[in-house]
Amino acid sequence: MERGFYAVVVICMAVFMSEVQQSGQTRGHVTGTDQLLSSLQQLITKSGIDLQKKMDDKLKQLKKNLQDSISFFEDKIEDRISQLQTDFLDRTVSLEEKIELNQNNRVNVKNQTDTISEMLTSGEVKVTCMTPVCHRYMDRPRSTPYPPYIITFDAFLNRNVFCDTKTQGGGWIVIQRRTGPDVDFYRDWADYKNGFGKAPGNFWLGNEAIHNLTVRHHYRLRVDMLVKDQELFAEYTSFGIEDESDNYRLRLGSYSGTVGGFPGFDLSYHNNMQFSTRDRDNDLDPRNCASHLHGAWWYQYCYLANLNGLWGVQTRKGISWDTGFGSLYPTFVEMKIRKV
Ligand SMILES: [Ca+2]
Repeated sequence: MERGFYAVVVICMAVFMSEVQQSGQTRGHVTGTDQLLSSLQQLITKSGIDLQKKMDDKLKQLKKNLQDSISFFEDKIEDRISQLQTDFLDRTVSLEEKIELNQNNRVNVKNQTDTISEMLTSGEVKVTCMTPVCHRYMDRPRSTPYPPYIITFDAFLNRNVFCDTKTQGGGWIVIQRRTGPDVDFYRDWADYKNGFGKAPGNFWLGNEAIHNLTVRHHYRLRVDMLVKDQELFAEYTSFGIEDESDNYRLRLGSYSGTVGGFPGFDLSYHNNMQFSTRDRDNDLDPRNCASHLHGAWWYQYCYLANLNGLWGVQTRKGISWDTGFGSLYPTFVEMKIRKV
């Protein structure tokens, strides 16, 4: 339409120019020219109005389309926000329920643990057949091997124990460990009864705990030692100690091992002896062997083994093991027991 309008304008302009060129030729032509200009002006005015109207219509349509689109997306966004709020509320409620359930479970487990602990402590319930926890850590083929030592809670003893998982098949409960001078082993009866020191450092598990273990299951004993960088061991087919009323008397089976020496010159010498400390002389010697040898042991007259002796001293008071051919002075000792 605009193209047609411009064509008419061009034609009119051509006619107008032609009329102007011929002006002056005759005065009669002046009137015709005025009429033509008037027609042209009317035509231009009308076409301008039509064009304005069309542009207005187009703009209105565009505005309407834009508003429709905005309304459409506003609705979509509101729907999505509403859905997200609903989902969020649902998930929050679900999470709160799970948290509450978890808290209730924790409270229940704690209550039950406290109850069991109180019953064990008060003696109301005695666990008589519980397998020691270290017994689980035997050196069986596993995708992830156990570390050589594990510190874990033993429910029967109600305390942590130090398990040796590697030595000759593992499953050992370490009852004594000497690795350095930082723990004093020259202690009294109560300390040896209840235990002292802490794994993985130097410690004595405690005569009461050792008795409680060995009175319920059959155990064997192994003593690992390091003497001048040489690893030695002594093993006994059975091991146990009596209760406190019998001063934790030692019961020991047959020896085997690599310590060597004169037959009978090992821990066997202490078999059936009572335990002595510096404040409890239960040995057979006229002297107080524990004071004399700066230790605590199942002394007789007085010793062939003194593994709770003084650290770092190569005398009778030191950590020592007499083979009958001389004394060994270990720089590392571990006494450990395993359920048979
Ligand atoms: Ca004595």
